[in-house]
Amino acid sequence: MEFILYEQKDKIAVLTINREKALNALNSQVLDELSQTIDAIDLNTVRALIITGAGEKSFVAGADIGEMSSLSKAEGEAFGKKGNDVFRKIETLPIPVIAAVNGFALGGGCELSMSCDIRICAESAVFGQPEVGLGITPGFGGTQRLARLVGPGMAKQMIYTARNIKADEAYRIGLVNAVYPAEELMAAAEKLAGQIAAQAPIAVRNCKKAVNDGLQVSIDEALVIEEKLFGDCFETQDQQAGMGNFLKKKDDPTKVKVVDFQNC
Ligand code: DAK
Repeated sequence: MEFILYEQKDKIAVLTINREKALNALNSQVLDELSQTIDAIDLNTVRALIITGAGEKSFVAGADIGEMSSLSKAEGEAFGKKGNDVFRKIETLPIPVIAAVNGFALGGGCELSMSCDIRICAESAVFGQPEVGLGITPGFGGTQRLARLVGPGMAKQMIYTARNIKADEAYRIGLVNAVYPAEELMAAAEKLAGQIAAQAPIAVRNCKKAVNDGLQVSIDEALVIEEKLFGDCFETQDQQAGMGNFLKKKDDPTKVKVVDFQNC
């Protein structure tokens, strides 16, 4: 891989978009390598994934404008599909994905962060959908995911004006969950990933699926989805271990409190 770094640390993995000279802009090769890296994640051992950008300046400064500038209509559609497919792959990855946004998250970079389950960012982060200033619409799900995350009014204002926002505003409108000094961002991301990785993994996966799938349908249908995924947990050993541990603790508070969930 030329543009993707991937490191697994116990139950957590960190994927870094590594094209620092171009502020980690997404060209076709980056998108292909991103897709291949996601496909190769060992879902039996990795319980949470962190995505970040190389360097101190940028998460991802968007799709590669140089590559896009000469695309024909058909090539533009193919490029859009490549991006959409990999972002959807991230969104539907069974394990939770945290975007650690360490700088510019513009256009496709903002869209990449929004395909993750959770966004946290550095104080230096800048978010925006500048596409209309380039004569295009957001093409990697920006119109859809931004509106779902921050509401249609705020999303439309950001998209129509192409205005970038800083970390504090991104936090205020709910685009990110937390803001950290830059040097603390990765430690915070790993701590959060560790908290997730310590829970029962099949239950966590089912929660992700319940939230994602439930948001696509009516509340009645969504509750049926939740019931099914809730029921599925009762076929797992982790459910027995988790509840057994609680009951044991009630009997004897000195009994072990941390459950080593086995992902089965
Ligand atoms: N693409 C290619 N190269 C980029 C880039 C980008 N998006 N952003 C930065 N770079 C490169 C610069 O060209 C420069 O390269 P060299 O000149 O050194 O070779 C290097 O990164 C450093 O950038 P700057 O010199 O510009 O650095 P500054 O600190 O002065 O400015 C900046 C940083 C982030 C404010 C600025 O670089 C900037 O405005 N970049 C562009 C941001 C942007 O507009 N991003 C949105 C791109 S549009 C679609 C699907 C998806 C999309 C479109 C269509 N279909 C469905 C077909 C997505 C579109 C987008 O993401």
